[in-house]
Amino acid sequence: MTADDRSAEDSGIRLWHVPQARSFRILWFLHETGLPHRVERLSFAGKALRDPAFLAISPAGRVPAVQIDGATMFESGAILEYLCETRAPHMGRAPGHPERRAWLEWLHYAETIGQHLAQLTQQHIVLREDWMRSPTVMRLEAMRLARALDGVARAVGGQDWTLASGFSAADVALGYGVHLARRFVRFDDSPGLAAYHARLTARPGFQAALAADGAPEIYTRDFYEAPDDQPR
Ligand SMILES: N[C@@H](CCC(=O)N[C@@H](CS)C(=O)NCC(=O)O)C(=O)O
Repeated sequence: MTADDRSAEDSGIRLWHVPQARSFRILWFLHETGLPHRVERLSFAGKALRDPAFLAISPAGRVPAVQIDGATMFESGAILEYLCETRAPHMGRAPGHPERRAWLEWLHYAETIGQHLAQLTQQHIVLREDWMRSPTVMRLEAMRLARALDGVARAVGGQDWTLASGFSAADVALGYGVHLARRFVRFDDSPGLAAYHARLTARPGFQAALAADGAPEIYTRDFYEAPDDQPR
């Protein structure tokens, strides 16, 4: 039992997590804010996410899920909002804040990026046989991901973070996707995005979460290239 685990018994935050999955957003947030927590490690390899006990916590059998304040929650965006409201107001932008709307937009834009990452993960990794995959879908999704990332690069612009007022949970939500996107999209033509990524990953909270993530079990290659569409 670690020091974090011990203090988690008081704070009550328990995170169900699979290495490299969207639950990394919550893991990063918890390290970023220093909130005590306990991590329940799951794997996509077995049937743990389809166990009725876990489905009672997360209806689609997805991570993240958390136990907090005597109840359970699913959906990373909802969990981040709740954590900001109840424990880390500096990471949120409360109602009435001039950047409230922008904060909500970028916090949830993370799932616009997430849907392309999920498609690319399915095409390159989950579908194991070549005949199951579509090079057209792989290229289309990589292109759509690149366009969605352009939107992030424009929002950051000359700032350090998405919002002018500073780092927030929106950067954590987006940052997970930006970090993962480098496995499918090259950042060579987007120095602003590359610099944003470098700032995100240099944060001690990100580094601590990376160290706590667990052995990679989804992404093993640095880059997943879309194959040629020509008949072989
Ligand atoms: N919108 C949800 C998506 C959660 C999600 O799809 N998580 C993936 C991992 S990145 C998962 O648990 N997949 C397991 C499955 O599809 O069976 C969130 O942001 O929490």
